[in-house]
Amino acid sequence: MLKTEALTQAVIEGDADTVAKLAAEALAAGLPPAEILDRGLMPGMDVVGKRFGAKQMFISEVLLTARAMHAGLAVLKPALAAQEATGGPRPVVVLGTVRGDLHDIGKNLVAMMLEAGGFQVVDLGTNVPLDRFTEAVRTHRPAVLGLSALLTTTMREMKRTLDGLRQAGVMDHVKTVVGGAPVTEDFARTIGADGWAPDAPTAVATMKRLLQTV
Ligand code: B1M
Repeated sequence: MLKTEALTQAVIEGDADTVAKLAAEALAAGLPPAEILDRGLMPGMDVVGKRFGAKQMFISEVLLTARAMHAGLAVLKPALAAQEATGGPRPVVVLGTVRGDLHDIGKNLVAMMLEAGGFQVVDLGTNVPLDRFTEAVRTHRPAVLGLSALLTTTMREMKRTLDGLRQAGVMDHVKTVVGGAPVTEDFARTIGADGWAPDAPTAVATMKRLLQTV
């Protein structure tokens, strides 16, 4: 079995130790981190998503797969960071999953790729209420605010968050980018976000484009 297939299987089984070990072995064998992500880790989460949606997996099992995914991402992080752009001040991104939403795997991946892409990330975590976003924007004065949501119900919280931040008068020089599985480009436009991205690499490219650093 190819290492990436074994990695996929270990994610599905929620076996964090094996995921970390196989990811490290794949790196040592010279596989690029992006390929380990795309061919090893992500297909595992795709299978988990389908099984979870079809009620063939319990939440407790999905939590194990999330832990396994995080273990794999932790192994890849230094390799991705090694590709980090050097020189010049790094634009700050304040990032978080909106209130009511506990999903963080995709948001963490976005954070990792932003750091690898030369951004400084202030990650507020999950279930972030408006007042924490407001305080973080006031304190860190980011170039970009990134919001993530994985539930159709919490997508609405993105609008509430952006509206609240604008009303607080802290968004004058801050670009906004939103993403997460149910979030579409149309939805992003209707809530007045400056950008939308379907995945982590596009999130980096979108923020760079918005800041005209490329
Ligand atoms: Co949840 N969950 N979950 N869950 N979960 C989904 C999202 C779901 C689609 C599963 C399903 O039914 N098929 C479904 C949502 C249905 C809907 O809203 N229409 C669902 C549900 C219903 C729920 C609960 C309500 C279940 C329940 O309690 N009955 C509950 C809600 C909890 C809450 O948040 N309040 C719940 C709980 C959980 C766990 C805690 C068990 C766990 C999360 C653990 C964790 O994150 N630490 C979990 C998981 C793991 C999933 C699935 C299986 C996988 C999500 C994931 O990590 N994908 C998911 C099914 C699925 O998505 N297929 C599901 C991998 C990740 C790399 O992709 O997050 O999409 P993703 O991120 C991508 C892009 O979306 C994008 O880039 C990332 C990387 O490429 N992106 C951005 C993300 N954020 C971005 C921000 C950007 C730009 C791009 O700019 C700032």
